This record gives sequence, C-alpha cells and structure tokens, in this order.
Amino acid sequence: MSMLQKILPVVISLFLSTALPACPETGYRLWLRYDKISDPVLLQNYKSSITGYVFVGNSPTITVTRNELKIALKGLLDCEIPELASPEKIKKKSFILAGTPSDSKLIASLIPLHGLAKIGNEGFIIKTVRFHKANIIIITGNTDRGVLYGTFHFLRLLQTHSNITSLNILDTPKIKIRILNHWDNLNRTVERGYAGLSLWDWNTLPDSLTERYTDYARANASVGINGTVLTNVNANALVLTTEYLKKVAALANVFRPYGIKVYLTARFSAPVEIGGLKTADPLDPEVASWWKRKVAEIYSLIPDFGGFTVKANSEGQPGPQNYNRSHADGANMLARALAPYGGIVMWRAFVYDDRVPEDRAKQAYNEFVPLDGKFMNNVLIQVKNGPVDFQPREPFHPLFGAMPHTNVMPEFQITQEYLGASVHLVYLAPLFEECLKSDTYARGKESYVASIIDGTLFNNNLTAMAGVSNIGNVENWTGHPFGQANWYAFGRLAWNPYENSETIAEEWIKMTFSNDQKCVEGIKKIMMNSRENAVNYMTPLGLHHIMYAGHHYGPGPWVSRGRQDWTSVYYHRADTLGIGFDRTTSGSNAVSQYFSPVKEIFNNPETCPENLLLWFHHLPWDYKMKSGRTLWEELCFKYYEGVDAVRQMRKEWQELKYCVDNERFEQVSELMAKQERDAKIWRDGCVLYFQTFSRRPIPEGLEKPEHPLEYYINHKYTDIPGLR
Ligand code: GCV
Repeated sequence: MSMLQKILPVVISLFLSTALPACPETGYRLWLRYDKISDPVLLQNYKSSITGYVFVGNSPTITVTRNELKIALKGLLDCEIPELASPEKIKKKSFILAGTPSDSKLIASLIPLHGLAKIGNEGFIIKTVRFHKANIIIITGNTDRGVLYGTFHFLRLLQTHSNITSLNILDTPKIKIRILNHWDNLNRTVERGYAGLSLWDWNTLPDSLTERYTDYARANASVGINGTVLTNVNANALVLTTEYLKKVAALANVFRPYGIKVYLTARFSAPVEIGGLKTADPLDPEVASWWKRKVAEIYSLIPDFGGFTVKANSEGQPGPQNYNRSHADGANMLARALAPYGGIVMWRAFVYDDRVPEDRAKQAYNEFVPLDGKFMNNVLIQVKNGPVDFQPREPFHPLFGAMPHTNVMPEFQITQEYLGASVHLVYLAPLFEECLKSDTYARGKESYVASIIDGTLFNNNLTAMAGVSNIGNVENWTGHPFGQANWYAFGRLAWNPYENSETIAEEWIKMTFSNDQKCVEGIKKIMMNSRENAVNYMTPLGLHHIMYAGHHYGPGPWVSRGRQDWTSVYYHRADTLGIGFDRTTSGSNAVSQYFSPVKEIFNNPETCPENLLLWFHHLPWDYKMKSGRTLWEELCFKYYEGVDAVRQMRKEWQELKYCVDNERFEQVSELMAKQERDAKIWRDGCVLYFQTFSRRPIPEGLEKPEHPLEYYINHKYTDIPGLR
C-alpha cells in the first residue's frame, strides 16, 4: 500500500469532520450547555482534578443531581468520568464526593459542624479536602437540596473556567422563596408573554410529561429558583377544580426533585364560580370552610403545595373589598386555610382605585400601610419594584420599609412588557439592582430594599422575591436570546439580592456564549449599557407610562382617551409651560410616602436625581439642567442618545461575530435592526409630540425625524411577537 493510499482515508475523514456543519444552535440549552472546555490546558487541569465522582444518598433529588453532574462532566471534559464506589475504598487521587453528612460518615468527619450550622436548609459547602493522599472535592449541604445547589454551583465554576484547585466555598440563599410568576392562562395564551404559548400544555396533562418540564426545572434549580406560580394573577377559578389540580400535581411531581414547589393563583370569587356559594365574603363561615376544604384537597394531591398568589381588587379582579372587607380580611382567610400545611399567601399590593383619581403612584401605600401588622405570619405582601407599573425607570416603591410589622416581598417583571417585548435587547439586572440597592432610610441610613426583603432589617422569617416570567414554548424559551439572561439574573439576585449585575452578566455570558475574554467584555458592555439606552429612547428624565395603549410596545405620549390613569397625558402632564408630574409637597405629595431624607431629596428639583426629575416635578421647558442645557434640549439629547447607543450596540455586536455561533449571531443582528427601527420611532414620536408643547426647535446637529407626528400616532406594529 502506497503512502497516499494509507493516508487518504484519514485525510478524507478529517476533511469531512471539519467540513460537516455543527448542529444548528437553537438556544434551547440555555446556560446549561456543557460544551467541551475550550482551553486545552484548563481542560487537562480539570481532568486531573476530577477523575471520578461519588454520590451518597438515593433520594430523587440526589438522583437528578448525580445525573446532572454526569451529563455535564461528559460534555465539559469530553470524556466519561466514572462513578466510583464507596469513597473510603477509592484509590483515585482526585475525585468529587457529594451528599449530606447524614448520608456519609466521611463527609461528616471532614466538614466542620460550624460550617454546616451556617448554611441552613438550602445552602451548600464546596471544599477541597486532603484525605489519605487524595484530594476530594466535597459538595455538601444539610439537605439534598443543598447538594443540588452546590453541584450546580460547582458546574458553574467549570463553565466559567474558574480555578478549582483549592475550593472553600460556603453559600446560602438570603431569601427563602425565590419564585417565578407565570402570567399563563389556561388556554395557553400568556399575558404580556412574547415567547410563544404557555409551557403548560393543559390539554395533554397529566398524562403527557415532556422533557421540557424537566428542563424547565433544571434551569430554575441551577439558579436557585425554588417556586413557580403556574397561572396568571388575572386568575381563572377553573385551575382549582379537581380535574386541573391533577394536572398541577403531575407538574409538581416533575419539579419536586429539583426543589421547586408549585403555587397557584387563587381567584377570590372561586367559591361562587366553582363552589356554588352565593358569596365569596371572606368573613362568611361557609366561604372560609369552602377554602379549607379546597386547600385540603390540594394538599391531598400535592403534599408540598406552596400556596396562593392573589391579585384582588385590582384592575377588575374580585376581592374582599367587594364585600366591604379589607385586604387583611381576605389574605388572612386564605392564610388560615393554608397554615396547617405550611402554605403561604402572596397578596399583591398592585392596587389602584378605578374611581378616585388620587395619584395612582400613592394608592398602594395608602391602602396597605394602615393594615401593617394585621396580616398573619404566613402572608407576604407582594410589592412591585416601583409605585406605578414596571416602567423602564421608577423610584423604588414607598411600601418598602413602610410596613415593619408585615412580610413584604418584591415583584420584578422579567418579561419586557414596557421594555421592548422580546425584540429589544435589554438586560434587566441593573434595573432590579437599582431597586434592591435603594436606601429607604426606614431605619436610618443603609436601610436598603434588599435588607427589608431579606428579613434582616425587620427580623422577618418569611422572605420571598417574585419575577414575572418571560418564558414560553418557543425553542429558545425567551424569544430574544438575551432574554435568557434576565431569567438567569432574576434567579441569581433572588438567591443573593446584594449581588451585582455585572458579575451576573459575566457568568451568564461565559456559560451561554464564550469564555474568550474579549468576547465576554464585548457582550458585557452591550448588556450593561442596554437598560439605560432603553430608558433614554423611551422614557428619559423620569418620564413614565407614555407607551402605546393596550400592548405597550411603542410610544403613545398622545394617549388621552379612556380611564384617566391609563392615559399618558395623566402622567407626563406636558403643556406649553413645561412637563412632568408634580408629586412634591405642593403637588400630589407622593414624596411624603418616603422617609427623610429621601422625601426631601425627591422633593427638591435641585437634589432630585435627574433620571427621576419628571417623575416628581413639573418643570418649565427652560429649566436649567446640570449639563447647562434647558430641559427641552436635555430631553431631546437623551432621546437621541438612546438611539445613537442602539446604533453603537449594533456595531459592537458585529465585531463579536467571531465568537458567536451563526444562528444566534444572525438572530440577534436581526432583532437589533428592529430595535433600532423602533427606538427611532420612540424617539421621533415623543420628540415631535412634546415639541407641540415646548414650541422649541430640535437642537442643532440632531437629525430631523423622518416623518411628521401623524405618522407616529397612526403607526401600527405588525411584526412584534405576542402583541394582540
Ligand atoms: C396581569 C399591568 C399589566 C397587566 C397585568 C398587571 C398586573 O397592568 O399591563 O397585564 O396583569 O400589570 O400586574 O396585575
């Protein structure tokens, strides 16, 4: 055989293997990709540190955790890492030992008790320990759930190319209930959902349990999310019927090994709608006993059911006020039914009267503060991050800190109702972080929102954080590939509300795209600027609620018809003299709901942060801004800055082509083009509209809007997912 004959097959196969395209990237794997470690030196290093693994314990949680590690190691290290027998007999030099001290004497002997005492029920320890000439990486916790979270943390270290030579990590969640709120309807539409239909296929449940339910649970567990409210807060009582509860139970069975509890939304009028009662009055004994029986039925099917989320007397939803009862009467009646089983009630404070035109931003505080101390211990008041409604920027909600005798939890919106749906790239962690790190001064300086909701400021035992999900049944879960980062970041911040968004972005990028440093920096820059850019081209300087009526995607500062506090003119109050909502002591006095010195800071236009100026002040068009420009000029500049930044972001993305797979690169490129188009619509529509009041020219040097104002007023969106 000639040399050529010998090497030809090798050459052909080499050629084929390089010429064959890799599987198309769908984004389905989220941040749990487990692709081979790209750095060969690091790969070798990991391989010698992990020559095998042992799991002790045999609960369903340990089983899924072992499986996760097995799959992950195979992918990351590109070889089958053997599962080893009893650790005492192992001759290997370096291996992983995972389990609880109660299942392993070796772990109990190697992990100090004082460490375990610090980590509670869900925390974990990851520690490299020298034992009989071997290096053991111990992953442990007081419970199997701790081992699960520890294992995901360990995998994150590998995925982010971290040093694992001498580990000593102790981590525990700062918040007890870390929960997604799905606004999913039983017909599978998703309110404010932009990623396809609901994941919950009620028609095929309980019999058909697709892999996707498990993958949903894996993704959540990997970031520490431990609860899910399956149904919309605009609730349908049918989900509480036996037929649906069996379907819910089937999902709960899938999620349980991953430490995830299922919760439902309780429609307050359910006793009438599905129970045949004449009333849903919370003080009526028959109503209370109907709920007790219903709750007993739920627990007979789902023994670890989490509890209820309730939207009551808000935007037309029924509630205790229909019977002249208070929110506390309503919440406590449900809480009493749930208490024997350890269930909880998350009662939403998103309320505003549909008759009284009191500043809407004040109403939740007005209704709830008088009820402080009147809620049972298993009730949490669920408060949106800001006092109006998930706007691109709001001040923190004044209820944070104002109910020291009540459990208060925040609700963030992960789905981008007001931030460009699944079209605009907006990394939301900076928005969440801004709220969590706001100083309320409720107990003097350093009374951060984070310290209220983690229970440390007021000694609450029951703590929680909710995020309105952006997940649907599209292949990549969130529509926009970067929407995944918002799901991820919510979980990480719910685990630790003091974490910072940049660190979280970096982790996510490394796990989802690449560990190449230049690539990480490039993507991070885009992400970190993205929220401020969106604020600039949508609602700069504290403007708010000026969006398109109904679907909320585009601009609509001209919206003036219908219920006053659903219009835009109610919020921006532009006239020939100036613009902004006067919430000072001489206006609606919403500032009085904040503690000193926050209220004084907000009350004075000189000290009020400029990015909230028009939230709190109505100011003349010629008001002098810190930049030296007039308010009108500054407003224009901000709008233009926003669009310019999107253009810049598009350029930066193009430079990252080398490190992003083709599919996601193209998809994001296309979305960014739409984002620029629609950011421009925001800018031009708003500038032209406000110009009708300011009667001033658009400053020199700024490009002229492409169309007249009428065009923007009549514009219809035809290619945005989820808009109805
Ligand atoms: C689920 C906003 C949204 C509604 C949502 C409501 C709420 O008003 O537009 O779709 O309803 O908030 O949070 O209850």
